[in-house]
Amino acid sequence: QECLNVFDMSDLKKKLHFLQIFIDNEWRASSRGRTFPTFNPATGVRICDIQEADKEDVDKAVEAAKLAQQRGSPWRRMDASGRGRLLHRLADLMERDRLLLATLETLDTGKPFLQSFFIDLEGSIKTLRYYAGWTDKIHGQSLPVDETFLCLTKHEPIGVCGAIIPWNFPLLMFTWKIAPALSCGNTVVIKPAEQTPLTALHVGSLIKEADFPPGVVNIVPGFGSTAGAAISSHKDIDKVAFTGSTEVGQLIKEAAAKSNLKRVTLELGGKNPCIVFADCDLQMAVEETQKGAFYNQGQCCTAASRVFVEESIHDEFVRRSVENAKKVVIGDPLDPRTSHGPQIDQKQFDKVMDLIESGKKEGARLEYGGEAVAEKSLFIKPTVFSGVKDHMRIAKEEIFGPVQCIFSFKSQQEVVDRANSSQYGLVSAVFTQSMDRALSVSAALETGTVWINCYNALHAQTPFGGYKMSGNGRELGEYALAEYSEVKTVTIKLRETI
Ligand code: TXE
Repeated sequence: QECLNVFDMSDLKKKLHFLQIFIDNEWRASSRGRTFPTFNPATGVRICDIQEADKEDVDKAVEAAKLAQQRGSPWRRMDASGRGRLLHRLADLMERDRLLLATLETLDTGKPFLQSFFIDLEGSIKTLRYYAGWTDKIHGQSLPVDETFLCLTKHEPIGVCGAIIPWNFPLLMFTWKIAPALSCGNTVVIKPAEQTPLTALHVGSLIKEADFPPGVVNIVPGFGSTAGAAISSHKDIDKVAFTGSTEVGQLIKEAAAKSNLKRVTLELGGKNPCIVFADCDLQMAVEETQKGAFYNQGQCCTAASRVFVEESIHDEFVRRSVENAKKVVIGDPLDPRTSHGPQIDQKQFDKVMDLIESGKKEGARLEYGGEAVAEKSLFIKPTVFSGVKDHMRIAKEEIFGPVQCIFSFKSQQEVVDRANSSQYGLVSAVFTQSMDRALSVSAALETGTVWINCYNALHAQTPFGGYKMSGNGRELGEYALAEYSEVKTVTIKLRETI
């Protein structure tokens, strides 16, 4: 019932207080006096207008972030455990506002409410708590060097960290970026995607309420070619973390190189192979691979977009996949029964429909779906193609929509080669009852993550990132701390030895 009250739009409008640029723990208007609208993709209705950050606003945010991390500042002088307490407090406040945040996330993205509530919010809160625990456990080493020296390493913050995030998991990507950065003692300037600024801005208010010193986190809602480009080319930003398309990842790395060689971590696209062997638990493999393909309307860098099925079980796998796809409940994302919402916007909708058409034209067999739910809506029916061949566009390009592509294979060697023949290398999955086979195939797969008999099993404790053009660096886990710290070597000449 409480959910339903929050869902009442008139009530919700009253809760939308945070629509400005967040710098130095203050809400600011756009320097250029501009705003941009954010829409509910399920209805096309404009939710509200947001103050638009541009280069001047990014400059102000960077100035605040730079001051906040200077030697002697409250943030730099704070005990490491104090940073942990602040991160826990932020997690507490997100738990308090969980219902509102999940509702805002669903309104802004169109993702089903229960997924926002149980997956995005859960993952965000756990990420904050995980890195809260690390703050006072980040330490260097003492090293045995030749001759009479004492040699130590210290892990220090990098400085001002820029972050540019996408619209598919707005809150989760926000916490994946800020939590390890703050845990290591950095300050942050973060740009949410233009399609989905609402939850990031609400969390801005919680950052202030939690009592983070001013300037530690600054939020600049705006567009990629303006605010985003200002971050990646800024001379006073020491590191940039990006999640988004491979094309923009390349631009960001170039801008970073040309400006000040800032450190860069990138989490980009994927064309993720699942290998389903004949000895697997068939029903489980059908359900997991399809969950992987359709989750978040297929708008996941981890989408299970190439499902290779051993020839002997192929037909049965396809039959069951179609049956399973029929169970997807398309509807109002705010209705807790809904499991499938709209694509984020017209541009993404058109891209997905174009790829579906290309699949039909290039001769893949359309088993289910393959069309929009209704005219003038952004909902696309879950789609299953079989008979997909490696040369087709749907086999090579990131679709980012609810499209499952099923291929057939004959031998282990063949399927591993085909799985690896992609510019991407983000995640993969293997379904088999044989652990020997699972482990040898996982060793041969060129991806940053391999899931065995499961899919989308992401945890704050485990590193996530890609091989090849899926990105650079790792997020989450202890590994992410290395992406947010500099290592300082301190060498002391000892005058006396015993
Ligand atoms: O991504 P963009 P788009 C893939 C997916 C999707 C395609 C295009 O295949 O269909 O990318 O989506 C900011 N300098 N992924 O156009 O443009 C932008 O404002 C600096 C995969 O939405 O990469 C937003 O904040 N920043 C992906 C962010 O980059 C720039 C998630 C992502 O937008 C910029 C999203 C610039 N020149 C899309 N141009 C994943 N890995 O999960 C844009 N941005």
